[in-house]
Amino acid sequence: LEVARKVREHRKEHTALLAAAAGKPKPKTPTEGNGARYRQIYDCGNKDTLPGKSVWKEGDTATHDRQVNNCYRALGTTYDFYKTVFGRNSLDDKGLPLKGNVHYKPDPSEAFGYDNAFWDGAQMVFGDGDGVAFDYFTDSLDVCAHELTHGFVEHSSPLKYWGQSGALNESMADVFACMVEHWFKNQKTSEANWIIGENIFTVEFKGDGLRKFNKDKAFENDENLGTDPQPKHMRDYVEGDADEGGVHINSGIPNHAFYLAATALGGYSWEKVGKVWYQTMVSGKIPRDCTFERFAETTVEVAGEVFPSDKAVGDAVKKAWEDVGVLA
Ligand code: ASN
Ligand code: ZN
Repeated sequence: LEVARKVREHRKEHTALLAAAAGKPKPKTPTEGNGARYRQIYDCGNKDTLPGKSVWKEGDTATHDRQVNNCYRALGTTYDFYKTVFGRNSLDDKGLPLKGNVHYKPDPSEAFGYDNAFWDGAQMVFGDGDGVAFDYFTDSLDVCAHELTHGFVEHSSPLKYWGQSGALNESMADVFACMVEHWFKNQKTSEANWIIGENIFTVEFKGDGLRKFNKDKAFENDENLGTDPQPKHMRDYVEGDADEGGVHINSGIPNHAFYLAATALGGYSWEKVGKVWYQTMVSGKIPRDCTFERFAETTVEVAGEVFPSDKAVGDAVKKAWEDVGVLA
């Protein structure tokens, strides 16, 4: 035993010497708060306490829990998207650590898993789904990116979560989530997937996804379940108090405008229209209670500033807002 210990120690020394000789820096363990990408995943164990138990932090190796692993990787892909495409260092542009909770259950006595995911102002939270219609929420990259983008909205232009400004908040979450997926899969607008949560349903549930950017009707037929019935034009705007004044419903209008502008220009969604949307959100010109019209006017203005010699961008953006009835 004593010999074995000595050999082990010697080996350690030997490895360190070899590394030093090869000029390799000793691997650094990433630490929270150093301003670089930092993720931490918590397991709520089907309870309602947040955060749950820490199970994977940046630099650790993968776990055997698919939800933990998916969440960690989706947070990483979303971080990389914002960093690579817009040069933004996390949600606050200051390296905010990304925290995700999985296996969350608001009512632990409930028989079925939780059918939602959300951003609570400081961290992401994901349910397991009921297992009958909804599957695990972390299976979907765009659902993860949607929740993270609520954090980006909060740190750029914190749109009040009610009525039109709330629908814009929801739309930003969907638009950037869609772009994360396009970027990750390197898809051009013509071949891209324009559905949020297309893989969130169980095998036997007949649904295309949670929200569609590109269809005029939400319900193609009676078999297509689970899709939010979103309008694509101001004439179908839904008034009322439900869903914070229809934040997940009327977001279909700005979502469709983004889709129309992005597909009209072609190429990659994040390169032109995506850049305009991003710059609009960080411009300081978007008030908390922003209306669709004010947001639309700002995107047209910003398009001219970001692409001064490419007039087609501003034109496509303006036409898209006209086509959904927001601008006249
Ligand atoms: N999944 C929803 C969202 O992020 C949760 C909610 O409405 N609070 O919009
Ligand atoms: Zn949302």
